[in-house]
Amino acid sequence: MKTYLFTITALSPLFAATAAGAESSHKNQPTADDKRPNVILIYADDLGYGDLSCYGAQGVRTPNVDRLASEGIRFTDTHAVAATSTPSRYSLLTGEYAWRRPGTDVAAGNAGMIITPYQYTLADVFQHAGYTTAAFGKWHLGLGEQSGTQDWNAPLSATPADLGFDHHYIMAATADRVPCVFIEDGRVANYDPSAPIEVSYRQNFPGEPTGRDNPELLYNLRPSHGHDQSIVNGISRIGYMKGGGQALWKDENIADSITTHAVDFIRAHRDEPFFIYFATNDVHVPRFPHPRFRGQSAMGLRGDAIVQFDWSVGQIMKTLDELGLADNTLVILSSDNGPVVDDGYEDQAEELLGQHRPTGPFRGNKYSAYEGGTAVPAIVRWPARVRPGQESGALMSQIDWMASLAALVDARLPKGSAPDSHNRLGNLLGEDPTDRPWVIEQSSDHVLSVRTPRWKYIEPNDGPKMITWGPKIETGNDPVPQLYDMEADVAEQENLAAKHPDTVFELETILRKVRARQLNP
Ligand code: NG6
Ligand code: CA
Repeated sequence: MKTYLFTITALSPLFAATAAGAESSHKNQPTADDKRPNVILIYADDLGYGDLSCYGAQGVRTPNVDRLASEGIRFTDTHAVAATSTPSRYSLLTGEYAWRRPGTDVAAGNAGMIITPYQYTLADVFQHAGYTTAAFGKWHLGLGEQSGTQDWNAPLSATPADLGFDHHYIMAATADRVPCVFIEDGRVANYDPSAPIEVSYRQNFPGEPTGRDNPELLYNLRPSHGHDQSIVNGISRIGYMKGGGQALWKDENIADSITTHAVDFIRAHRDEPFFIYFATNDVHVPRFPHPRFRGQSAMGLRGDAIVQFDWSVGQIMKTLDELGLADNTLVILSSDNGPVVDDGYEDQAEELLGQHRPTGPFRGNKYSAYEGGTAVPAIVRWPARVRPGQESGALMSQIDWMASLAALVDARLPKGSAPDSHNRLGNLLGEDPTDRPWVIEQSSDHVLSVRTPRWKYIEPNDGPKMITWGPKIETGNDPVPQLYDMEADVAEQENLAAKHPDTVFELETILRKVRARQLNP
């Protein structure tokens, strides 16, 4: 793992500054021979496998992401751990399958912090290795000690600062859930004392309008299902909130706010190694990009939100270039789950799709046990180490990124931490083309699937075949076991379980043993 230290010839600015004795507040100072890269994890929301032009998108162009891919590796068989946000993010940041831990499903905006401060996180890895660490954008992993008890007018009692992030500027949950304010280093950013904040997921506050009762106030977006509670910025949300005043976000400015904060952070920390978790709000609902992105795609608001995402990526890249940091910065770009078209607002995403296939060749969507639930784009660029122009079909899961990145910075994980994460750094850096022998996928109904390079097995279950709350999405549920040959039938059309009982048994066995913690890849 250490050999790469000798393969880098260019003296990075990071190294030069550190060698010159740059100040850092960290005890664990990088040493003079330290050429460890900065790491930026760009984590999109609901961005599908087919949503980027370098993955075949129609109707939208993503030149910045395409450049990132052409200067590094474009992966074609990478999986988020789950088909929704909270469990995927939990798994990514802890290296533990979310399905092992209750309370990791899609979180309300007033959920208590889901990762406990005593768990060792991806941010802890970097912090203890001497990096300065930060989280920007969508959090969706709870804040404060206990659900529903937060006082949003005071410092919060449990925040990403307790999980290894030196700095955070985040949305508590998602843009479609209250509270609609940013949290910066444990308190509401731009707090407005004249408008104290109250939040409830049980009942409305007397006299406050809702999307259900006051549709005439929805001047920006109307819901197609759900999302009919408190109104902020002319858009109704999930949950009730009161107050906020100046601190309330405007949806059209969210990408700008998050990106600006990340860019400022990079500038301020250019002379020390940093780790950034850059979790965009794009392209989650409500999709309401800034006016300058409107009409930039042929697909209306959803396509324009992809353009806005691409812009954010470009801003980060431009900053790295300007500061001379691009060469020794490892950028990883991916998504938290598969795509969804109508996810609860009348944004015409469905009507304007045209030839565009958000899931690429895959069946199902966000929420599904089919591949469309967890198959995501993944791109890695690190000019100092990773050869440009690569494509990798290695079977990968985001569950392994914690152990892999720990290996990158030579960190030892405390016993018991990241129990499901395995070091596959070679995959990430394009030096090891071998597949993970199997990957576990979690649907929103907690149905688990096993992928091997060739096969896909979905365990039987008696849940509904379609999502019940509105969108036309297949869950992948079936009372009989499903087996698909991913080499011959990437769209999971023909269930071969009856034809290949031995393979079904083999994959069921993998699942049973992983559940019982008796099997490692
Ligand atoms: C669903 C929401 C959907 C989205 C999802 C979570 C409704 C009708 N649908 O319950 O809009 O917020 O939860 O998405 O409320 S995720 O990407 O954060 O997991
Ligand atoms: Ca998501």
